[in-house]
Amino acid sequence: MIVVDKEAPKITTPASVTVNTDAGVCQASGVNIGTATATDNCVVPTITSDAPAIFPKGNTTVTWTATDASGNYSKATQVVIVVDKEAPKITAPASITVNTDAGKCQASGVNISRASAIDNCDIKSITNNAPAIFPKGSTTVTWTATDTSGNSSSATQVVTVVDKEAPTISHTNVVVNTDLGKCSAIVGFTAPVVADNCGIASVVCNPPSGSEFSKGTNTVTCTVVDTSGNSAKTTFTVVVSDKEAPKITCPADITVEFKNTNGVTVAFTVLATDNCPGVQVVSVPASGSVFPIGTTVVTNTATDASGNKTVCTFQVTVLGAKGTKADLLKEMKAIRPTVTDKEAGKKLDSAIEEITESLDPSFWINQTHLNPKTGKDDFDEERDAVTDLQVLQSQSKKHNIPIAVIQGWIDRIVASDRLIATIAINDAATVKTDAKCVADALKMISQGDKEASKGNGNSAIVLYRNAWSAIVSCKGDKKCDGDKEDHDDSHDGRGRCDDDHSDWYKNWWF
Ligand SMILES: [Ca+2]
Ligand SMILES: [Ca+2]
Ligand SMILES: [Ca+2]
Ligand SMILES: [Ca+2]
Repeated sequence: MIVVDKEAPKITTPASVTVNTDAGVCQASGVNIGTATATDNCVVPTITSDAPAIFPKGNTTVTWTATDASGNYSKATQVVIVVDKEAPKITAPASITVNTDAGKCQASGVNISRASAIDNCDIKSITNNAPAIFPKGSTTVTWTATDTSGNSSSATQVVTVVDKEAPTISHTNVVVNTDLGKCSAIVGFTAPVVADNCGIASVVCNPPSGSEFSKGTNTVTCTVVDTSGNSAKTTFTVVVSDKEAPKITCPADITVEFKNTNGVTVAFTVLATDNCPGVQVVSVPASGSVFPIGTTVVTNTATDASGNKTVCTFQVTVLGAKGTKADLLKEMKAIRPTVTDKEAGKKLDSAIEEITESLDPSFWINQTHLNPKTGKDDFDEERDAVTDLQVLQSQSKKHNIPIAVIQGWIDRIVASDRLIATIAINDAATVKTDAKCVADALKMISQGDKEASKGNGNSAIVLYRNAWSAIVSCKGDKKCDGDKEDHDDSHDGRGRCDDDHSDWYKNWWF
């Protein structure tokens, strides 16, 4: 009998095995998966498996087979799981530096490039957390690579945004007037207008607002610095104008006696001050000019360096013969009480009386002209006064009036009479009175001058009187033209033709 074994073995597989991929590859080798066991009713069965030498990532089903001697077999399976726990290797792009966008304190559209990554298996994604817009400063961008098994790794990149945009600054020019009484001004000006894409750190002006600016054009420089150290400058002008007029002080009105027919040289001082240097005074007529007999208004203009003007006026009165005599009469009267000697007092009284009489208004037309009809008497009063004064000089032991003072009176009386005669001659010459009359009168003046220089004042006066009388009574030999008649309506002793009426004589009564 043949016994046939038809009973298959019983097989038991090892438990499932889970292993990691080998380093750097997406598979596992040398995996210890264990060994299946089997029993059989006859002999020990043979056990085999289809396990590969290298397991790929993922699940691999290994089939074990147990075979007995009769060819009966059983199969069973085991799962070998290969997992990838190896993280990718990532390299972030190089750190970069970019400028802010124009007018903004940030940068957009920045090209940050791209990270690179490798994995033992496969990279699923490379991501970053970069913002769309980078603010000024440093931003760390984190790049992350993730493999197909969910392992990930990160690397960082720094994106730096710098502000290289300079700030802007402007200021308008300033125009002010000088402070009262000063050639400068304390000027407070507004802050400059500044702007920056990021922020302003400081604004400084030199000189600063509130400084003292001198007259003229001053330049102020202002500097703005932004929070990144970029700077800009602007300049503007502070123009300080002097509109303050100068101050001028005129002297009091001046009254002086004549020196000659032209008048007398008069000097004076006009004071001017100004808030600024350079004030100048112009007087018309100027100090040191010869002022004519009569009253002249002196107009004084102070002009400062900026053209501001202030005017003051005063009068210069140059006394002619009449005023000069009135002056010395006052002096004589004032000194009279000092003379106690009877005889000397009598002489001075006499001179005072004669001068007083000589000033009788009926003699005078004005400061330099005597009434042609009565003027001769005036000269005679003067002559007598001079004679008395000369005696007074000889009585020097009887009074204390200095001889020079008395001589001064004499000289002024003589000069006054000479003036009257000379002006009468000048007037006559102007209206073309007969030349012979003029020449004769001038000759007498010259003779009078000789007497005066010898100290004979009274003789000089007589000659001046004669010269004056001759010229005012000159009939001349001038013939009137055509039907113009020879008139002497004024009874001044001077013949003239009709068309002469308004000439020199009339002017006397002006
Ligand atoms: Ca069997
Ligand atoms: Ca991996
Ligand atoms: Ca800036
Ligand atoms: Ca001024």
